[in-house]
Order: sequence, then C-alpha cells, then structure tokens
Amino acid sequence: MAATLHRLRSWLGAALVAATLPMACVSVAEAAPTPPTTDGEVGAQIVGGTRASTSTYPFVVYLATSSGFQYCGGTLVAPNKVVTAAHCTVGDSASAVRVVAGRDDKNSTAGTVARVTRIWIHPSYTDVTRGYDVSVLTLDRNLSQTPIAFATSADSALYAAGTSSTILGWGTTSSGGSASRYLLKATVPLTSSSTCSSAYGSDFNATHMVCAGYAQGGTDTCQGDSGGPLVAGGKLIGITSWGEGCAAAGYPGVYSRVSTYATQIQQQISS
Ligand code: 4AZ
Repeated sequence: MAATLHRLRSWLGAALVAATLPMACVSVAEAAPTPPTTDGEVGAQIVGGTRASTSTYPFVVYLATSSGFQYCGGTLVAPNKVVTAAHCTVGDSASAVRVVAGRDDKNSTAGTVARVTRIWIHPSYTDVTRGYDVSVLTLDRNLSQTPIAFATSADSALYAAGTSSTILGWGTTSSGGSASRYLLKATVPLTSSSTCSSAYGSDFNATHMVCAGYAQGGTDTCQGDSGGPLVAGGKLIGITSWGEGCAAAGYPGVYSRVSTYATQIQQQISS
C-alpha cells in the first residue's frame, strides 16, 4: 500500500515549484459514480459534487502562491486564523502564502486576499500517514467572512459512522484531472474506523484520522482539496489529508481528526 499511496505533498511541491498540475494520483479502477445531487446544479464535480458559494460556506478559503495559483484549501476558524493541512504548508515561508476568502470563481477578483504572518505546523508532523496533518495560519488582517466552530473532545458524536458530512474545495474533479475553476461541494457519509482500516491497514490511525466516502466510490476530495474542510453538525470535524487516488470504490478519503487537535488549534487561535 505504501508504494501506491497518493502523497499529496507532490501536488503542493509541483504547485510551488512549477505551477503545473502533477499526476500524483495512482490510477485505480473507478466505480460507477453515485451522483449525490444536493443543490440542483449540474455539470460540476469535487469528484461527484456540485457548485457551491462562499456566501453559503463563508469559512472555506483557498491557499495560493504569490502568483495566484491555488494549491490547497483551508478553513477560517477565527477572523485571522485558518486551519489547513501541515502537508500544505510544510517548508513554506509565511511571506509566500496567500489566503483567498469569498471567491467562488478562481478566475475572478471577488473577495479578499490576505497575507500570512505566521505558520504553525503540528510539531509531530512528518508524513500524512503518521497523522498530525494540521497547520494553523495567522493572517495579516481580520476577515469579514464568518468563521466556523471546530470539533473538540466533547463532539465525539459527530464522528459516528454514517454521519452525513460536507466536503468543499477547488481541487481536481477526477484523479489526475484538472482543477475546478469554481468552489465545489459534495456530501459523503463518514465511514467506521474498521472500514477505513480495512482499506488502508496500518496507514490509517483512528486517533488521528477519520474517513468519509461511499462504499461504491464516486464522490470524494481530490488533488488541491487538501487542507480544506470536512464539516458535520455545523462544525469543522476534519481536514482533507490523503487517500488512494480519488473516489475509488473501497478507498474513502482520509481526513485529519480535528477533535484530536482541538487543544492545540485553540492555543494557536489564542496566541
Ligand atoms: C489531494 O491531493 C488529495 N481522495 C486530497 C484528498 C484525497 C486525495 C488527494 C482523497 O489534495
């Protein structure tokens, strides 16, 4: 499994170094899509998703290079604090990162582009399959967009298998495909830890991760969605982290388990 795991770092590296789309997703036979249409719009996907608006989801932001290339997602958890994935920010200098809020269409100038004054990366982060894939950015300004609350140890009920969750992002609409111009969303059920262990073996750690997706695949986060939100019960419960390809049957998306890191996230918000 380790040899074929999709390492999201390669997306980020390619984004920052060459601003080209990497082909990091391993090709896996895709299941017949199960379209979970939630808002009546057509012609769009995250993989298997639909268009969404930052008016409805004001907390979802994207990370861009200084030249404007979108390479990851993020979530506003305080007016000047963004939660994202460690693998999205590792090796970066704060001055190189832009946070874009309130912009559904990457080809527009809507919303606000903030700069980053500080990058915190979980000190135990080494690799997405070891957990700790969490980072907090401090912005150079308070944004007008409304933040979202994040899950704490009091929110274990939000992680029950079968819970309906929302994924959001501007990433690719198929494994190895093109990134979306527009913000997309989809609804996916959380899987049990045993289901995710069956898929990923010891690379899945239930203390640090939670998985989401349909058994038959078809709906998932994908390259460029990393760092973005997994939402349930009106709270941020996960951070898009890794998976085997995208939307493949039997391989749910893997998300950092936000409640495990709530104390450290709160410390970063308060600092
Ligand atoms: C990525 O590269 C990525 N299917 C995010 C999530 C998943 C795969 C890749 C899960 O950002």
